[in-house]
Amino acid sequence: MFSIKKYVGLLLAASLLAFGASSINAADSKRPIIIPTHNWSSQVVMAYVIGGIFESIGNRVAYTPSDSQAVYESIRLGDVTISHEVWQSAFGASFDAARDKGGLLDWGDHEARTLEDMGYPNWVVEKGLCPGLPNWEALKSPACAKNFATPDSGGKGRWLEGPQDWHQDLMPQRLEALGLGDLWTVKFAGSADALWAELKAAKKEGRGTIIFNWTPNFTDGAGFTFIKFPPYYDGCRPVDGGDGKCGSPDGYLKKAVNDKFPKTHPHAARIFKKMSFTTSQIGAMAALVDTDKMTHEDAAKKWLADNEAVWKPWTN
Ligand code: TMO
Repeated sequence: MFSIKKYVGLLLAASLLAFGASSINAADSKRPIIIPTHNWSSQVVMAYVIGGIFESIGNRVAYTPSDSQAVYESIRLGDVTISHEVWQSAFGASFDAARDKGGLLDWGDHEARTLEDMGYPNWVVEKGLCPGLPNWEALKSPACAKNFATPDSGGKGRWLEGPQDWHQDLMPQRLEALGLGDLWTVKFAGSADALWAELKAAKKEGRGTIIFNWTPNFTDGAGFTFIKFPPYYDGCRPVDGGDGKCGSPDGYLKKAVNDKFPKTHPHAARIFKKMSFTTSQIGAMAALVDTDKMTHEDAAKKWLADNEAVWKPWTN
């Protein structure tokens, strides 16, 4: 005899099968993928590049200006979907903390390696303003330090650090730890643009300048040298319990995602997993804005148009 129970059971099994099959081929959700923007050029251009790639497969994206440390907690909680430039030196600790709490996945590294440290335009050494650079011990010379004084530096040589949200007190601590505090002081720039303006101003005035900078950047290959500090090792920084007598790491450039992203947007998540940019590609994204003075959006459009051979294969 036909049993209702059996019939319901069959129906359930059939719908489960159908659901299982459809979830394998599931289309990406129409809800927007939330991409953060921060305060340095390559990151913002790359945000629009990635957004453009997601849109090319029919997805929706939204951009949200975010604090570059707090963003990992936002991703963990699902308020932001991805991060495409996790720089080890500046953000490794915030990334690790969010990953360890759960909700944020390590989505792999770009091909590019990174360095974020203090340095100088090469003409500073060519002019003889600090013999012995790039070795940091050259900074122990009072004759060197005085060539880097500015009206706000109290007679000391000045290091112009980036905005304080990138490294907090890392550089003031390093300067003290290396015994340079009597000769040098750290000031914070309000923006990345203020660092590039300082390069121009110092050159015009013929005075020494030491600024925070990074690679990949538009300054790659443009005559900028990073100071060689004592090598980095895990735990050397005061925030990690160390004595602070170390430079920055030869770092990763990582990607991160909210752990639901591969389920809500499986195709976009697959693309983002494959995505990997090189040093020259990232330097070019920054140069379109900082050298060529394009808007971030226009720079991204140009980059996508010029580099289809790079990104189209990721979308398969
Ligand atoms: C995070 N940054 C590239 C500014 O060093």
